[in-house]
Amino acid sequence: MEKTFLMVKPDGVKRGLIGEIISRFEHKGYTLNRLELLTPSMEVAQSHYAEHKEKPFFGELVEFLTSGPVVAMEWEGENIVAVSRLMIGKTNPLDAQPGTIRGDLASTMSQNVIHGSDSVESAERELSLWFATEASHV
Ligand code: 3AN
Repeated sequence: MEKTFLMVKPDGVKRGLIGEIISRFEHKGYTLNRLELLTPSMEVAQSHYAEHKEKPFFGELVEFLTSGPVVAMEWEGENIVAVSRLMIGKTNPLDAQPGTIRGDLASTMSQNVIHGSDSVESAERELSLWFATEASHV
């Protein structure tokens, strides 16, 4: 069964949206395998967003991700990578449709409450980055 990495970002945790976000994936029928509340280190944040390291907003992005606790999660289900991206909605608030998580709960590009892996390969990379030690999480 396909797995993905989903994360409630610091703004989502601060705004009290953990339950709302988890509910949407539970109601969809997906299974939550792992969950950890943690404040990411600089190293993990930089590695997570490595594909954006040349972008002008990289510093701001890493600073934001390390600014407080996040909820790191592994979810499982049929075609979950693609379907969870649909449920999350687009990055730009102008494009995020009502009914999606960002369309309903986020209004800015940089603080948009949730991250979801954009491909099966990204999901594998991100799950091993965030849940590095298998034995410590089971
Ligand atoms: P997504 O999270 O929708 O996959 P990416 O991977 O393109 O989006 O970007 C990662 C994160 O970087 C976004 N969630 C957003 O917080 C931030 N970001 C993307 N583009 C911009 C931008 N032009 N200005 C500021 N932050 C941005």
